[in-house]
Amino acid sequence: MQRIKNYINGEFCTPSSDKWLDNYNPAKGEVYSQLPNSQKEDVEKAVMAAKKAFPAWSATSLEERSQWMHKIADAIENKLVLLAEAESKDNGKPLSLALAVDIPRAMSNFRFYANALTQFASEAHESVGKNTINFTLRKPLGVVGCISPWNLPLYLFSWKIAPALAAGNCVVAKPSEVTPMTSYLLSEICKEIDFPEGVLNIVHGLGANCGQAIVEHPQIKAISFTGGTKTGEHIARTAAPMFKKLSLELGGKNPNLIFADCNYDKMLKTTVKSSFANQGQICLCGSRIFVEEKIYDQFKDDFVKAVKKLKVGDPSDAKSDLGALVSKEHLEKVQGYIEGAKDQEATILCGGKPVKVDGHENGYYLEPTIIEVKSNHCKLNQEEIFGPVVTMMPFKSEEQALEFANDVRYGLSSTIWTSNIDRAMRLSNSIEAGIVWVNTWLNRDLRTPFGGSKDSGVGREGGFEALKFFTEPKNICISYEAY
Ligand code: TXE
Repeated sequence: MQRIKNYINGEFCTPSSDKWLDNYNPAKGEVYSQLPNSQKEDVEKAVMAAKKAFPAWSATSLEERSQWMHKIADAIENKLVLLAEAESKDNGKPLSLALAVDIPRAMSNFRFYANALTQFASEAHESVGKNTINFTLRKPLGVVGCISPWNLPLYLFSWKIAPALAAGNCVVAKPSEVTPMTSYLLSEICKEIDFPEGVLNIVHGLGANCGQAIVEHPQIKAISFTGGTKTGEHIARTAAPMFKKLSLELGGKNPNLIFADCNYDKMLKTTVKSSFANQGQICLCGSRIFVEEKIYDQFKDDFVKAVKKLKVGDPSDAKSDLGALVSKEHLEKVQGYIEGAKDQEATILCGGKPVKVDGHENGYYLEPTIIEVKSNHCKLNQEEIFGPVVTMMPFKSEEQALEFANDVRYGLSSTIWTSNIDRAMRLSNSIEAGIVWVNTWLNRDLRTPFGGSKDSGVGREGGFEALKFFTEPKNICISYEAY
């Protein structure tokens, strides 16, 4: 059986404890590889390698650093099929999705920051009358930690690593223990292109020891984390006494507000996607659907009909719209929410049951599920389920739609469907969320800030925001003698 290795100081290494974890293919429910169960000692080795590499890496010219980033992007592009197959096997997502979104996006993350780093300028402020000039340099932080989740493995891993490296930092990164394969393949890419040793170190293992060791390490100056809100809270508490910089992208319970005056066909098609893409395991999925009363019944009929047509199946089959959920534990967690629907006076409109896929009988498949709820205060509407489950209920007025949207602890993203530009602007301004989409969903421009408010986290990724996060501003003030 294949054993994935850590990548430290440009070398592949086994974990110091020689302990290994099983890695599952969720589509089949079987172990197909193993990964290191890394401990503090392995993280220590990675941090030391990164620290040693930092002076040279941070001193590379922008052109040279940019070329390295392009080389990684080129290699990802050349290995599109290999990486997409690995992602689909590791995560259970449809291969078609990994081919069209996950891997191309990982490539563009490197490509984008290869270019962005050459445009990231210092600021200068002349204080007229005082004869001083201030300029603000952006210095890399040193060694930074990147911890990523399992839902979009290489996509989110590269979303952190690319800006961290572009800004001149050396990185100790840990992918999710549930989906380590594509980050391992990325370390193979680094080896193949002779990427400078120690600049990127990838350590595999569990959150509680390997991840924790990264967060606790005093030499790691910043942590960029994407994952659950509970883990984010724990990381914030651990890192606070060391005054580490934190970027935390946590959960979401995103409202999808549908008004009667919207472009109905476009809305319906997009809502099916925004509810169930990647088996609903995207923090940006619109998991709470609120529909204006006068079109509620029509929407309910049409939405249920459209969702019943979705095919759950083998992720490698191009006809599958949904693949498997990421793990048995996660499937059980999601099923727990569905079972709880009865106690919340909620009605399952479609789905709700596990699916047996021919030849993959032990895989973790679940029907796309729509639940009609009576109140926005029920557990189904307040907790992040993170699976192929959406809730829906009607609203009477714009005010009520806004109240429903904001009455939740999360504030990641939101979607508004309306042709009324005034309403779109009013709601966009008032919705408590880091991202608002109007008449579209998951339309991302890499230059824009990405992240949430409330319990969805702190900080922003993307564009120059990420380069700002991974650098320390240093202001220099010069006084000069005037004529
Ligand atoms: O995430 P965790 P889990 C949500 C979703 C899901 C829930 C739990 O609701 O059901 O979170 O998922 C590492 N110190 N999201 O348990 O544990 C861990 O090893 C340092 C939303 O899988 O937060 C992994 O690499 N690191 C989300 C990463 O944190 C630690 C995407 C995420 O794992 C750690 C995924 C620790 N103490 C889940 N404990 C989104 N925002 O997109 C764990 N980790």
